[in-house]
Amino acid sequence: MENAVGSGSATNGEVAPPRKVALITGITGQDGSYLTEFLLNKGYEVHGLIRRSSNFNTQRIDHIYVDPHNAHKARMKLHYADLSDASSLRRWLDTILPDEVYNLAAQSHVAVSFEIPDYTADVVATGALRLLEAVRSHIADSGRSHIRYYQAGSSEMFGSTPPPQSETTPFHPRSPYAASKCAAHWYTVNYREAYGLYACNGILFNHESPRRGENFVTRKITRAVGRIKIGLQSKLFLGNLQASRDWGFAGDYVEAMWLMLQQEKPDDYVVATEESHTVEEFLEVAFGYVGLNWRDHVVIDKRYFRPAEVDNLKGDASKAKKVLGWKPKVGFAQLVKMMVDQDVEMAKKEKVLVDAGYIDAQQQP
Ligand code: NDP
Ligand code: GDR
Repeated sequence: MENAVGSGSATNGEVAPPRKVALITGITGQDGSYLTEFLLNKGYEVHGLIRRSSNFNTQRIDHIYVDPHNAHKARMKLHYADLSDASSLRRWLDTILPDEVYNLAAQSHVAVSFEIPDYTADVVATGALRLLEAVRSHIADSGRSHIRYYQAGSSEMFGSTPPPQSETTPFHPRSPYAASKCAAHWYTVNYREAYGLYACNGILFNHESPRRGENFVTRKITRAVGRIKIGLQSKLFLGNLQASRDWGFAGDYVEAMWLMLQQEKPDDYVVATEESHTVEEFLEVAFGYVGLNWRDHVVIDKRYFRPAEVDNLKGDASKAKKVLGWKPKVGFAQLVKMMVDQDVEMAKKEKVLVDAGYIDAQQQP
């Protein structure tokens, strides 16, 4: 478990280096949960900022949470903060004293960003600026200049620029979300150039997993496949099936985030599988895997079309491969199967509860 950065305790008479401390915003999200597991396995102490919610929002990390009342050795700790609240960001930096800061928090749904553009810009763009400024002023006041910062950038920034997209490809964002990510990208570059901050942009292409939010298209499809297979639903309503995405596995991508912060110099990197598939191809593989034909179930609903679409994303990750030594381990078909397998199991459990009258067979998200 505690191999890479030391546990902070003495072994065979030598003093081990102090444990590294990471601060993660967006720890309750898909990537936050995988990154936390990854860093805990490397021996880090992980602090996550969570926002207040009227419902519990920690499902993705409940399996690694240790109640601090019961275990003084808990290495993952959660604190209330929000990217819209600059004072909370600075306070936790001063309290936690992190070595690495991963800014993963975002209103991350592209279609929703057209509905709440103002809020999306505030969290995604200005939120990143607030955190960068908190890090800068924390360093200025404390002298802790070794802090390293990771910004979660997105292939959506390329928008309508044709593939393959690399670090030198111009951005042409097609949504309030993507434009906000572009601003966050340039804030990060600016803090690197202006203040010498060790700050990196990871330009990550779509990455999915069984923990993916249920209203992103991959998970929406695999949830429906599970529920249709088990008899809980018959139709799946979708929008544009012709969009192409470069889909990888989230568990692979968090390693690239960490690798970026372990280099001698900060830089920006594209992270992608370099393989692209349409939504229709995803449907073929997901339904086909359980012996169903997607054409018998999918209904096109205009509600799910976007005011402006991103048609074709396919990354060129040669820089990450060369400099970071990173490469994806999970391929497209394996990813789809992993997600369908989980969602069939989830649907079976749901069916037991529906049959017992505990819950209604809910509609899709
Ligand atoms: P998720 O939507 O799963 O998670 C987003 C996280 O941000 C959640 O923890 C959420 O909290 C938190 N959050 C939202 N708003 C705020 C706020 N105002 N203050 C503090 N926290 C907030 O995203 P992913 O894990 O998939 O993605 C992680 C990051 O990477 C995001 O920035 C995303 O835009 C970016 N990205 C993702 C890609 C992907 O394919 N997954 C590709 C490229 C970039 P809560 O749980 O309470 O909602
Ligand atoms: P994306 O992911 O917009 O690429 O952003 P999403 O899964 O939402 O859409 C992918 C493509 O599928 C089409 N689509 C639908 N999408 C959704 N959500 N629901 C539908 O019913 C549907 N039908 C068709 C979309 O039009 C689109 O073309 C994700 C997010 O994780 C971002 O935060 C991240 O930055 C990018 O990936 C890289």
